Amino acid sequence: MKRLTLTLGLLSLAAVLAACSGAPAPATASPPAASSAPAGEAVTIAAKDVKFSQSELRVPADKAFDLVFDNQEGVTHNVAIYTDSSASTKVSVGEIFSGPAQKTQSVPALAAGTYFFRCDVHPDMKGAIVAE
Ligand SMILES: [Cu+2]
Repeated sequence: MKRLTLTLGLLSLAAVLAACSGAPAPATASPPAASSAPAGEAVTIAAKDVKFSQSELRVPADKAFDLVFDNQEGVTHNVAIYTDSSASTKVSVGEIFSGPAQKTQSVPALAAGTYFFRCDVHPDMKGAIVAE
């Protein structure tokens, strides 16, 4: 009787071990594919009717990117990025130009956080850039 109990005990232990080893491995943090992507990811924003096409841009944190500004009208605009809405600390200020034309500005890597952008010619044209 004692021997049978021992055998059953071992069998159940073996079953538990088998179940464990058969379980999917815990999700290990594999690097996201994006981290191996080449730099130079582009974000596009347009201007028309003295408005930007978006009031929020999302960009990858800690990675330089190209900002393509598509000025669709014959009015001068630019895209100027500042650390916050006081517009006192510049991050990347694009050239002011009249459209229709497109220009690309290289924006340095941004630490995760929320930044402010506007058109320096028309400060009411503004929005947020979220680096995440
Ligand atoms: Cu403008």
